[in-house]
Amino acid sequence: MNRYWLDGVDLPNLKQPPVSALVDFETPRDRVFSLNHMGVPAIDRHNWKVSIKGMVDRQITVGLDDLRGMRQHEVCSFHECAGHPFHPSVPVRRVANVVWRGVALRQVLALAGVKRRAAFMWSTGADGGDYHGTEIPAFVKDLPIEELSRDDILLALQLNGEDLEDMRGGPVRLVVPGYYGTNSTKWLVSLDLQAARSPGHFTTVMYNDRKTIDGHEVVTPVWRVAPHSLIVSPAHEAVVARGVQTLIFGWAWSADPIEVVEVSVNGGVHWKTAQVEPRRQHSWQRFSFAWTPASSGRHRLECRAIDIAGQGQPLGDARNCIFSIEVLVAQPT
Ligand SMILES: Nc1nc2c(c(=O)[nH]1)N[C@H]1C(S)=C(S)[C@@H](COP(=O)(O)O)O[C@H]1N2
Ligand SMILES: [Mo]
Repeated sequence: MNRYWLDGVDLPNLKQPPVSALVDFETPRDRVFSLNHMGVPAIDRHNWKVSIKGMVDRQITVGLDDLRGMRQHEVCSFHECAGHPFHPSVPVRRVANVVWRGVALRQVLALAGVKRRAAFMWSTGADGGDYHGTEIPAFVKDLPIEELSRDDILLALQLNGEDLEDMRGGPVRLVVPGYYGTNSTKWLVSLDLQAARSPGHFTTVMYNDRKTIDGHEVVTPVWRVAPHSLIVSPAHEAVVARGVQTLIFGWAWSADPIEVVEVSVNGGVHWKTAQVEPRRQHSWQRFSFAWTPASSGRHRLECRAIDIAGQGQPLGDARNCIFSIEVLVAQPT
């Protein structure tokens, strides 16, 4: 599609640029990764409707014109894929930072009136079909009711100032800033208020992290994004000059704001504090660290972020484990 997609991940249902292409605070649309589990469904943009049903006072449907006529909100947010649901602890570093525009979910739900016994909202997309041998009637995700009073969850119509393309989930998708991308249902056709979690494949079998703590299995839905960071520059395998100042920079993000980013230039032996910019709404945060390499040879650069609650990044075996690259320090020419 264009030269930014990484070799091997320019597939019909997965596009991803290399980390070194993520130089901008606002990721240009042609460098925003994209992922569909079951392909892009046939879309009738002109007659699109979203129904709001289940535990509501009034079941309603809203069309595109209704949504366009309502107050539009903009939310700047990072957008991160949780990774392949069969391999949840493999980091894929599929992330972008974009501006979504659309109608506040809260406002749409208020039109229907959510009943007090509703505990989850199921969101359904127009896509379905075969997913690795399982027949999926429709893509369904769910959110806990406590989140729904936020004013930054959107029924989004635009990304970076342009109407959502077919591949992006247009004409209307859910966007849940701070939650993994999988929760932001594309080609949104219904919102269903219910008392329990959705029984669908992508909310039960897939996208639940399981850990054993004191002999008990603890299941955490893949909802809130854990702290994560990556180095954009220098790129992996770049050559930098000895004795010359090099700016190491990258992005850090989490459901909560990031407070500290640390950088190591010797493979995690010593860590130094980087400068971190404040977050805007749910954006990622730029960090930078000025490094003057004193010795030649291969150097392993790493970064790790800590959020305001003190949560950091694990060393390995996690989707948000510490990012590391290698650069070659050479004699200046
Ligand atoms: N209807 C529907 N919504 C979906 C998906 C999907 O397969 N179908 N994939 C999810 C996943 S796993 C991610 S990471 C994001 C990707 O959004 P993007 O392609 O706009 O980057 O959409 C989410 N919403
Ligand atoms: Mo994803």
